[in-house]
Amino acid sequence: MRITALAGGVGGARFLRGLKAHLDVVAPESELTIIANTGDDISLFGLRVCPDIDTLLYTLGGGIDEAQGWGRADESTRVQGELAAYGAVPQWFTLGDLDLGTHIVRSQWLAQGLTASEVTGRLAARWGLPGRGIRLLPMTDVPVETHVVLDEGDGAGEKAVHFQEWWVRMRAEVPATRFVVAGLDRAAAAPGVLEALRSADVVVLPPSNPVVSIGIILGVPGVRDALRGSRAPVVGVSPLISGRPVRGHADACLSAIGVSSTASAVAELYADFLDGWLVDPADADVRVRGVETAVHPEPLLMTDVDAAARMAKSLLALADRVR
Ligand code: GDP
Ligand code: FO1
Ligand code: CA
Repeated sequence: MRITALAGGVGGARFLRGLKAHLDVVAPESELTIIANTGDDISLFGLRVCPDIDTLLYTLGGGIDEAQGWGRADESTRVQGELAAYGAVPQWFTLGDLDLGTHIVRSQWLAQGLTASEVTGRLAARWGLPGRGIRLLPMTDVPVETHVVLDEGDGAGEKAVHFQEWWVRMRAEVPATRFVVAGLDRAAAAPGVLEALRSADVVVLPPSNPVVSIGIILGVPGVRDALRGSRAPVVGVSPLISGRPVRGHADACLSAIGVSSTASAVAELYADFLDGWLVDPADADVRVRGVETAVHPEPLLMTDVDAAARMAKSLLALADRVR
């Protein structure tokens, strides 16, 4: 079975780790292709940082800080301490020492002329992904960055900041009016991305942020059309339960684009290509025209790998039903 997933960072990675655990038991020969959001990427201190790709690498490769959901386990911040001593900024973004190894080698390979896809392939090899039937692709090889247009309410006009500054430094507390990804409408999908969508047996949308993770990938030319034209069922997991994100600030992102924070409103965003939608028991009343909904028999929470694997099992059963 060929499964293709679109994914952001923490929610996507935790779900796909569970999906992989489930597949290892029921369909060990299956191939999982992950199309990762790169809109969160940022250059800091001359280094290219790709948070969603790194979260996927570390989670699927066994190096993630479990409690935090991003960054490396057993991490330290000695280098950042030195940067602070020099007065180097920004200091609001944590750069762990082990994590810096990834940023340094990625930046070196990019400077040598490798594409983002090639670099991601090398990083994935180190984390053992190809050997386990997992292919990790950036959504595009073109460097794109999500920016957030702010409404600071001071009458000073529009101001935009990098997504990470809004998310991490401002904790998404300053209202956003829109998200802008310069160049995305001209950025070609990375090699293999559209083919992976067209040739999949199932396309899955993990519980990733619908606006700044999945929404950004859907903005890559050709991706949305490939999903609309897909012969495979497209099924997704709600990232919202009872009108609230499980973690992060998806509610602030949805409100910026004028969409309410409910499991049904998120499914509506995907309604032109979505076949099935998995929701929490608390959202059992969700109805979306043209989309088959299924209620997971327990809370839709990835409390551990087994819980995520059970969510994946429910999702694949739903895919079979709508096929
Ligand atoms: P990010 O890039 O690190 O923000 O991660 P993603 O975009 O992949 O996923 C973020 C989304 O995952 C958030 O909107 C959360 O509500 C959702 N999420 C995280 N953990 C869970 C969970 O256990 N269950 C469900 N249903 N959603 C979750
Ligand atoms: N999230 C934070 O809240 N604070 C940080 O300092 C931070 C650093 C960081 C470094 C590397 C990395 O891969 C992820 C990091 N994250 C941090 C997570 C990241 O900002 C966001 O969760 C996602 O980009 C939002 O989708
Ligand atoms: Ca992200």
